[in-house]
This record gives sequence, structure tokens and C-alpha cells, in this order.
Amino acid sequence: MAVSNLLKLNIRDPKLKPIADKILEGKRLDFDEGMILYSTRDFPTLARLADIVRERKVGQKAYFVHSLRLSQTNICYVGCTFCGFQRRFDEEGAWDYDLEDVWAFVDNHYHPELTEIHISSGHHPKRKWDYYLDLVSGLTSRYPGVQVKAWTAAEIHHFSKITRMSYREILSELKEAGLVAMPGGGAEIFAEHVRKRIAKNKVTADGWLEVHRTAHELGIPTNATMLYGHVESLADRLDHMLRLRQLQDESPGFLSFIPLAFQPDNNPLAKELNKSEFTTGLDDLRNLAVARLMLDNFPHIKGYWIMITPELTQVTLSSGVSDVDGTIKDERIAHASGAVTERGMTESALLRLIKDTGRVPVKRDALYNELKVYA
Ligand code: V47
Repeated sequence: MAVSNLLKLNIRDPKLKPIADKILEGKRLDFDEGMILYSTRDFPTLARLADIVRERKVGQKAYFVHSLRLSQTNICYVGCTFCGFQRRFDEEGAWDYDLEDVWAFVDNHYHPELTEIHISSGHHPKRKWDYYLDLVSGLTSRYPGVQVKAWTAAEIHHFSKITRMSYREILSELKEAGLVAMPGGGAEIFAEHVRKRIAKNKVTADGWLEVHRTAHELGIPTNATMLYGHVESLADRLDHMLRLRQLQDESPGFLSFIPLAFQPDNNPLAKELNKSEFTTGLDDLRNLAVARLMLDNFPHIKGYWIMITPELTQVTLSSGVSDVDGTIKDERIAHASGAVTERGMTESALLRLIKDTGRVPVKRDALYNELKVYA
């Protein structure tokens, strides 16, 4: 690595120098180097390095999508402790849409620019398999320009349990019905000791990874998330990322990695920890920058404005982020746990957010096909 480049970076933390050399030479980082990135006080260098990698991947582009969130039910008996969204059948605030309710919901929010319906919801114990297939095929035929990006690996696992079908059979039938991509939720934290504490009845880490491996093999692109800012350690976060990186090497198909900042209200975990503070801005930025540097085989790192605010999301565009999700419309999962943001944003607000950073906004679809470049 040329010394001149190091000088240009003005690295204050000597431990970052050999890591910077590796990054600039396009070499892969290991766990110990990831820990140094997480613990450095030299945040400007960390952000700059992540920005260099981001720029290598996408140049000046920053992506967004016209997406509608659909949660067809919040009825769930899995009992994840971080979740404020789940309800039992007879609990106040429970909903459970029949297909007619789903069509009415989408009709109500539909607009001609909409290209993605992103679906995730509760693990409903009684709905039959045909309902889910009809939901995907019904949306696909009713809204021809709209791609259905549906159900997290946790829900696919649930479908597999209720039908006794394999992940491959479930995903093949969903694909046949019109499924185009899968969201990345339900990953939480893979480390067993944390998962046991916050999501003990949910799909295991290996199960989550197996669902995504199968989806990729079937040609269904997916995303991956990581829920952070609760009881996990920095080592747990890195372990999570490295498992994702390995799967992407073995069975490529991840489009985007989305860290989800813990929303600390109305959920048992927040009560147990007596926690009402959100993650700090620096932790959010550092986490995204480390993700950009460790997940060298992921095309995009997403800054999720719903959970970290639009203002901070603007800054993430200089810390490794190349995608800001989208307009969203009617977010419910984060807001059930106290998200302080709006439930959706207009295109013009998103364009302003991106343009103000000097980046070129690109309107994309669920598969990152570019629909309009705002050069
Ligand atoms: O699966 C639940 C998480 C996920 C809380 O794939 C919480 O493009 C923080 O998966 N605090 C749903 N997180 C959101 C999600 C997502 C979001 C944006 C983009 C994409 C994508 C996917 O939210 C759940 C769960 O992991 N979650 N409760 C909470 N209190």
C-alpha cells in the first residue's frame, strides 16, 4: 500500500493502518480485524474506509424503492422478547386479514409508482397453506407492475412446520405463485446464547441460513438483517456477519444487509433491561461501516431510516451505505416498539435527503433493476 494513500487518509489509530492497507488492496478482513474496527476511536478513518468500499461498488449512486409494507396479521405465538408487534387471538389490537382485507389494504395504498410489496407478519397458528399461495398469486395478478417480496425465513420455517413440507417445497410453490424476492427479517442475532434469550422459539440460526441458502439455489434473491443494540456483544455482531458472508460465498443471492437498531418500547426485552434509550448515532454509523467492510461480497448495505431516523440515514451515505430502503407507506413492526419516525416518506423527501449528500438518487425495483437515475 502506498504511503501517500495512508497519509491522505490521515489515520490516527495505528492499529487501523494494516487494515486500511488490506482494504485498499481489496483483501478480505478476518474476525480480529473486525474487532479492531468496532473498537477504534478513529471513527473518521473507519467511515472513510467504508466509503471507499461503497464507492468501488456503486460509484455515486444511492438507491431507493417505492415499497409498501404489508403485515397480513400480527397474531403470533412465538414470543420473541424484543417484539412489540405480536398479539394473541383475543388481545386488543390484534388483526388478521382475510384475502379480501389484503386486497382492500393494497388498493387503499396503491399508487402507479409502487413496485414492491414487502410482506412480513406474525406466525399465525391456524391459517392454511393455500391462503399464503393465494395471497401471493392474487397480489401478482392484481398488480402486474408490482413485485412481491415476501416472508422472512422465520415465517418460511413456520410454513414448513404447519405443512410438513421442506423449505425447498415451500419456496418452490411460493415462487410458482409469483414470489420475486425475500426480505431479510427474523435473523436477529445468530449467536446461540443471545438467540436463546431473545428468540428462543423462533427458527434457529442454522435454520434461517438454510432457508436463505435454499432460496438462493432456487433463484430467489434475499436480504439479511441483524438486530443490534440489546444484549449482544460486538463479537456476536461480527460472528453474525461472518456467517452471512460465508453463506454468500457458498450460495450467492443476498442483495442487501440491513442492521436493525433495537426499538426499546412496548416489548418484554426493553422492560427486562429497563431500557428506553435508542442506540446512539455513532453506534449506528459504526455498525454500518463495519458491515460494509466485513461483508465484502454483499452488493449493498442499507440504512433503514425507519429505525435510525432520516437525518442519520443521510449521514450513513458517507459511512458505507448505498441504499436507503424507500417510501414504505405503512410500517408497523418498528412502530409497535416505539419507533419515533413517520411510517412512510414521500419520494420528494427521499430525493432531497439523497441529493443533499451529493449522491445520485436511483429509483430501483425489489431486484435492484434501475428504473430512473436522477443525474
Ligand atoms: O423480523 C422486531 C425486527 C424485522 C424489533 O429485507 C425489531 O429489505 C428492532 O426485516 N427493534 C422486520 N427490530 C423488519 C425487516 C426489514 C426492515 C427493512 C428492510 C428489510 C429488507 C427488512 O424487524 C423483524 C425483526 O427482526 N424487529 N422488533 C424491535 N423492537
